[in-house]
Amino acid sequence: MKNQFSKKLMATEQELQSLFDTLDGDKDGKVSINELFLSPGLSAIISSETGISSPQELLSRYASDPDGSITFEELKQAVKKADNLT
Ligand SMILES: [Ca+2]
Repeated sequence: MKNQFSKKLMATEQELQSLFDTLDGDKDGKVSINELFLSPGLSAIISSETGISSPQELLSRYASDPDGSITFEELKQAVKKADNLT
């Protein structure tokens, strides 16, 4: 019953980078858990692309700094793992 096209939200690396840059409000090159909470709409896109519903879980699974923030490379790994990176 699973329809891979309706369930998945594919992203290119460039789209992901642009999403990441928009989330990174203070432009320190990392997206903090607060920045994720400040942009619920963008966080929802991240959730769809990673298949991980909460920012806390995303960070605890993929960030080298699980209590703080995630880098673009780490986010990319999460999306790649969910098979949503084109
Ligand atoms: Ca930041």
